[in-house]
Amino acid sequence: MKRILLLISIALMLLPLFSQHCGSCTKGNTSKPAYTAPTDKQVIAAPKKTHWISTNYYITYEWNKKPKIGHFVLLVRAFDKDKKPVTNLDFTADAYMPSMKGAHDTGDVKMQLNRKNQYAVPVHFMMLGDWEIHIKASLNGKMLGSAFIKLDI
Ligand SMILES: [Cu+2]
Repeated sequence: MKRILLLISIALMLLPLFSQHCGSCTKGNTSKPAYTAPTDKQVIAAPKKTHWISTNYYITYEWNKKPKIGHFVLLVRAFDKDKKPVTNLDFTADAYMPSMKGAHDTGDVKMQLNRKNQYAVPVHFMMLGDWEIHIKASLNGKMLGSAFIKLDI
């Protein structure tokens, strides 16, 4: 009886290892974080398109160059209701591959305001495929809203 219980508990411990199917992931990566796809409303339609992050602020984005494999810079501009540029917000960007969540997520990286009033962050695309950037905006330490950029490189 004791032996059966032991076998069952070993089987239960091993079960999660077999439920992880990720052909191209790093071997031994069993801690894949949960991924929830953003809704269409949360995704910024295209570069230079207006996207409201809260009732009072909207953003636009562009890349320094058309992204492919390599290092690129994501640039975000923020505006208020009167279409005036604002520079008192804080932005972070988290870049990851939705199909390989946890494999090369950058985590929330603070975007730096440059002289052109753009919030900038370097992004390294090391693999072809679908990528997502989750941008989070805050004001005086309080979360305002977030948006997603989707791209296929
Ligand atoms: Cu990947």
